[in-house]
Amino acid sequence: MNYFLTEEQQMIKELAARIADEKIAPVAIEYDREGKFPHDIMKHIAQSDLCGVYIEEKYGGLGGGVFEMSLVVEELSRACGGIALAFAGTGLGTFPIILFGNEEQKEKYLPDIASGSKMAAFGLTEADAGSDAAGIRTTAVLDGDSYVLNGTKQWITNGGEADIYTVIACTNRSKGARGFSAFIVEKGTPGFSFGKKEDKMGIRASCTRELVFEDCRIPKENLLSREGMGFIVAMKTLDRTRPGVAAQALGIATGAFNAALKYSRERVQFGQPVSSFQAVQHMLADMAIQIEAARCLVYQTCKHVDSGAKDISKESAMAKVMASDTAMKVTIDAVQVMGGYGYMKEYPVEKMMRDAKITQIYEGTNQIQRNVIALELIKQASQSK
Ligand code: COS
Repeated sequence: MNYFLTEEQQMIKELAARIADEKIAPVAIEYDREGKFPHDIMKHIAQSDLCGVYIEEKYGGLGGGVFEMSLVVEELSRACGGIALAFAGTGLGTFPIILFGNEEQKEKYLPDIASGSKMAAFGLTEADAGSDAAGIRTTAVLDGDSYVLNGTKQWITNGGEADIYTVIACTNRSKGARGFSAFIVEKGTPGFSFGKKEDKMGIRASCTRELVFEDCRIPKENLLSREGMGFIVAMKTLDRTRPGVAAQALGIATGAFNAALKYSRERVQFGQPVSSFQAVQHMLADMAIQIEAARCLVYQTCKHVDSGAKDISKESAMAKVMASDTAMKVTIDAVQVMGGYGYMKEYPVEKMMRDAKITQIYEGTNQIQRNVIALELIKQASQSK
């Protein structure tokens, strides 16, 4: 399918594809087994000038948007969804600054992220605040020229590895979702430490840790936007990064499909390649249909988001649901096509199946996405009456 990418988008996709094929695919199984964080791969991504694809040129980026970010994520995820997450998680941590940072904050933080010399992370989730994002307990209290943060963020992608953290905390509990604020916290700030590295089912090359704030004092200039805007910062960020999760899912599904197709042509049973059996052919056809349908929705959603359209929550949620459910289905079927070999750890698809699962869970479970979609549909219907 021709998606009519611009010359620059095509170049970005090809550069990311080259890194995926040459640098990531050969080490993906090892990094998964050892839970090794991909610092070296991030260096290749930086050298290819891809770290800043979604950052404005005046801050050292390539001036693209969610689409360019997603193209990179998709290609990297084709080889390893976990390794790709070092890049995608940085995008998640950076979007609050892109969307809500003032000029000084953008000048201070974005160039280092664009060059790849620093990584970012996003701190919203807590032990008792997952789907219910408004349930966060971490507090930020203004004291003179500083905010003092206390609390613990859980399951933070790039936790401990990132240098720059965008963190949502409560500044006025009585105001509910309107009582949250967003802050930039730098690694190394006294009172800011990390929990142990989590042992995960999939995306094992990615690093997931708690962020612990104990009387952590940050300059009041690190407030993003203004007090009370934290929930909106989080929601508007997720509206722009959920297509990135969709792209990750799309990449994982594509990687699994490619492996299954290749295997089916090589594996001989009953005297012929298993690809000659209609039972396998239909599975391959269904996988390809689902992937292409997901790609159409993901790419179009990215374009819609980048167009500056106001209402993007429903579309972002749809792309995430569609692509992540596709990734789960396709990776399960890829294991099935490859049979016993698919189940073995020396072949890539069992890992892809484990990696796919998280895309139905993080940045809002697919059940929460369906809530977002349904509420928006009902709102639109009542407005058009
Ligand atoms: N853009 C802008 N504003 C938004 C918004 C969006 N996408 N979503 C909600 N808001 C606003 C609402 O308009 C509302 O504003 P008012 O107070 O002015 O009315 C406010 O934010 C609160 O919204 P709402 O009442 O819908 O909040 P809920 O507590 O019911 O939560 C969901 C809404 C479930 C959608 C939210 O909690 C969510 O996205 N949960 C999943 C969180 C998540 O993705 N976690 C993963 C962590 S990051 S890896």
